[in-house]
Amino acid sequence: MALEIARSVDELRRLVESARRNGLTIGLVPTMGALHEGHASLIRAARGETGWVIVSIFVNPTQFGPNEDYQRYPRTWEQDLAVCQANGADLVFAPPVKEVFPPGYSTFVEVTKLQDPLCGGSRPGHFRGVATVVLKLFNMTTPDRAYFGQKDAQQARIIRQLVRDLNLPVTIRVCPIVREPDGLALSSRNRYLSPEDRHSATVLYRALETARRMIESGERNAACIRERMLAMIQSTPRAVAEYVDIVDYETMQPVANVQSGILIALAVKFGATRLIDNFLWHGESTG
Ligand code: PAJ
Repeated sequence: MALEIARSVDELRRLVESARRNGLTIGLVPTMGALHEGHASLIRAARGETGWVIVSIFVNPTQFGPNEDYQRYPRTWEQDLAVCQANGADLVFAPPVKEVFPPGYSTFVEVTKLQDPLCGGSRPGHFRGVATVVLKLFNMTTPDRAYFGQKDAQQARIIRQLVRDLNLPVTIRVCPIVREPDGLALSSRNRYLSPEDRHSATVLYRALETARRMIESGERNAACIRERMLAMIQSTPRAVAEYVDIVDYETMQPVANVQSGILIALAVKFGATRLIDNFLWHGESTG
């Protein structure tokens, strides 16, 4: 089937209605474009579980801070369409900004508490923008299932809470982090890195692997693990740690001792480029 493209909510709704009339379940993969293998893995997951797959491509201005990279965020439309096509999407929904946030727009949704720590600390208002646009995308596309990446662990946690709190009739799927062979998590922002910084950027994964090994060999003191990770970052050229945190994945609050269900998450800057990564510790049984 040919890939369809909708630019307006009206067009989108017509196409969604016709898919529903054909008895198809609807899968949604929300993205900001600049698609890579991480996004592709979500599209394939949706393809495998739902009858009609929508990929939204929308660089959401409300989730960028005033000094962030909204203007220079990569926009790679032709390549994005090829990724959608190759991975079995049925529809690309790519609205202009004024279709989603027309002049006079004034409603926002906030997932309190969960939005404040980690990335919320350095990006105030970021998760308010994310939660608002995701809720709008859900209302526009009415998906049965929506697909997110564990790469953005706090975002995934916040979306689950949004769905629970507002009784949204959608099942959230969270898919594993897709990495480069050297461990760097795929990100649309990796293309900003100079060759030297690209080399140094493996420190995020190396620090997480060090944490994993420490935990596996019995270390339970979160402060010790954190210090070791920070030291690795400090000794890497041009790497500046924004945060390294060990939190309860349910509450997003720091823990003193490692227990099952904790998230180890970090954000590291290389010049203006900010990278994030994380791992979820489920406890001894799953390793
Ligand atoms: P974006 O950064 O384009 O990411 C879209 C989805 O792809 C997110 O759910 C993200 O977690 C997932 N993803 C990104 N890199 C990944 C990787 N290496 N492995 C697995 N999944 C990965 O996240 C956003 O856009 C926006 O905040 C959005 C949810 C679209 C709202 O604007």
